[in-house]
Amino acid sequence: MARTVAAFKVDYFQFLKPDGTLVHDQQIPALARDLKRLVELYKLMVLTRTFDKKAITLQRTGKIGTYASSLGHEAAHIAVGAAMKDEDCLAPSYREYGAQFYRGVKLTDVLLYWGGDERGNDFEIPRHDFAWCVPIATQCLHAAGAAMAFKLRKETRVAVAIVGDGGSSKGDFLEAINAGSAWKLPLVLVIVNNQWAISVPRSKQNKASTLAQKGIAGGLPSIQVDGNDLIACVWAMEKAVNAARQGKGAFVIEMLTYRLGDHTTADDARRYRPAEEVEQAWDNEPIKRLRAYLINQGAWDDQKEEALNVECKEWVQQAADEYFDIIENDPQPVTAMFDHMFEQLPHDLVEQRALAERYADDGGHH
Ligand SMILES: Cc1ncc(C[n+]2csc(CCOP(=O)(O)OP(=O)(O)O)c2C)c(N)n1
Repeated sequence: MARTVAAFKVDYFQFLKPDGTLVHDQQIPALARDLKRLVELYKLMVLTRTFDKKAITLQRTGKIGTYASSLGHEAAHIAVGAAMKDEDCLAPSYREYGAQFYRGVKLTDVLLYWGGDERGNDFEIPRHDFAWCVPIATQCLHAAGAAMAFKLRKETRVAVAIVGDGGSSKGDFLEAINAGSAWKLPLVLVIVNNQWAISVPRSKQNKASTLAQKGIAGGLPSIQVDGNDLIACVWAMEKAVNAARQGKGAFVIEMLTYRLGDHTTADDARRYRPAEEVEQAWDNEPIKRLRAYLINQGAWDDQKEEALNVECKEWVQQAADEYFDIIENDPQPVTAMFDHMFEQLPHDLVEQRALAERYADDGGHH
């Protein structure tokens, strides 16, 4: 008879149910009683969603080039930001604005980036976070590299990468797990599993029953949480970040959520996704859920909601106005696309840069 040499399980955590009530069969994290903090996090979730709506409008009216919506991911993203310290390092992909806003990235920066202006990548705060990363999953290795540096320098800092369900199929993600495991790095890998990688559903991505178990295969503690439950997401992130900071090594968290919008403004998800699936996903969305909990706890009401909506619209409009002002009155030169990658430009790019400059100088005629 065969001897079992390895067995594993993946624990799933949910504390706040879709109807906004707490589960009964789990010890509830202290955050559930910290209504002041929950209200602050709720406000950021609403701001992020208000920003998202505006950004799509700006794209539709030709004011920015394209845009990747974060609709439905607010709990997962904001939890990542909320659990990190300023000195930690975030390596996002391209839609995790909630995490970035929490860490100090300006709304205007996001608009500049999607407007094709390189200055959007150059955050004043947080200076040591990575910019957006569109090549899928490569940010996992950037984070592993940062974590390696923190370890070598004996700094108590943690690097966090966020990757999608599709990205978790990439070698880069698996290599980051391996590096985190072999070198016991202060690294947290967060899979935001929103069920779709553009038009590829989770069921076609991979036959494993969870994506978290990829971390276990690599020797890392790995859990799955309800990614629409802010309390579960913050709790899991704090657990992982604290362990990494204490020298216990890397951690993988799979947050289960749903991409309620199109992949980007260049996509039309109605062509490949049944409307009923999206409709059902709205029942689980994170903002409604937290609002219901806060109202039940007497920490929120309609009046506060109305005031918050007005405030968020004003902040977002201010950011849009600032963006318009920059692109109209201080546009970047065409050569800017060469100026943010290398300390010293390789010679072939020096030539291309000169060509671009000449092209712009003669009005684009040659
Ligand atoms: C290396 C690489 N291959 C392919 C693409 C094209 N691409 C852009 S987004 C995307 C799907 C990513 O899905 P997922 O990782 O689940 O993240 P989500 O967009 O759903 O947040 C792909 C294949 C890319 N950007 N980079």
